[in-house]
Amino acid sequence: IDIRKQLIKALSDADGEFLSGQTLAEKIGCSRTAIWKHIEELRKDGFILEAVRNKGYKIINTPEDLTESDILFGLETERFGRNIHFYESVESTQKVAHQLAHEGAPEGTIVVSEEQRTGRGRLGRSWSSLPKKGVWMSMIVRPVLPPQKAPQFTLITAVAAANAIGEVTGLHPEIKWPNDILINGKKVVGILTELQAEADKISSLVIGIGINANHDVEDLHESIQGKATSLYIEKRKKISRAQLIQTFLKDFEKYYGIYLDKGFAPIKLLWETYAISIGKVITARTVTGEIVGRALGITDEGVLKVEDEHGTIHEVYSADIELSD
Ligand code: BTX
Repeated sequence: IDIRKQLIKALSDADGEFLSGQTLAEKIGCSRTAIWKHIEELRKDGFILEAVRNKGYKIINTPEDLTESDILFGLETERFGRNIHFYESVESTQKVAHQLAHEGAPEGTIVVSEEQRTGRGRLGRSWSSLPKKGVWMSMIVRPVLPPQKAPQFTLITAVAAANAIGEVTGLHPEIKWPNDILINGKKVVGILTELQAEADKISSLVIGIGINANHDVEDLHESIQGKATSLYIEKRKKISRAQLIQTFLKDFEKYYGIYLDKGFAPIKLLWETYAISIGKVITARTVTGEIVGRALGITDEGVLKVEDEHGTIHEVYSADIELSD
């Protein structure tokens, strides 16, 4: 028998009532020691369980659920994530965040939703955002900078996300320029940086990040099966989305601070440690056409340099990249 599964079910079915170790043991047909051992295991895996003497156990939260207080409790940042707009379902957190930014929401404001009905990617593409499976979040950032700097924020975000995933799961994510994070060659994160600008300065950036966290293989939409993955699929362990968000926000705040102090160069170095496309032959599909060549690296501005077969070096500002070798 799968004690763990039955234990989770019994505790979840209890509807907020305490269940004693004895009751649980009888229900499942195992020893009280086994119950106790499995309770400890669940705690390690991010379940929050309350234990009261003579009453027993009650489940407070499973790692499958996410609430605003889960995000706040234990958050180590100063500004990012301090102002949270939390939803069960929205069309797109980007849309909500743009509205908030327009109304003057402060830097560090985040919008998180358990589900997005019309999550969006770049260039009018869609982003699949199943309920409770992932991190679907947008943040408002207000750097005092010219609009041309906006693309660098996609790279800062990618570094923070790759780092946070490594910290939380021990997995080794890789970044595909500009906005994909892959594990074992499959997309696990998408980043969308959108800009509200006045003439020559950014008034706000709305940075959207989607992280596939607890999807099982069958949860991935058929159109992305084979191309996409989740942290759970790769790690075979449920991920605490609250911990993932907290770690990401802490990392983002740190790298953003470094960027404001010292410019893009230190971020570029970090970015390169995660980059997979560099040195490889790629096809870059831009709005104006295709460039095939070797990816040389990124400039200090975050622009991709590609050398074609004639030795001409192209600077690519925005494209979809396909690796050919
Ligand atoms: P993108 O245009 O680079 O990638 C979109 C493409 O990725 C889709 O066309 C599809 O092939 C594939 N795809 C769609 N959904 C998924 C998924 N869940 N996992 C892996 N691959 C997928 C990437 O755009 C930017 C995505 C940003 C998503 C965040 S979520 C919070 C915020 N709100 C919102 O509406 N978008 C952002």
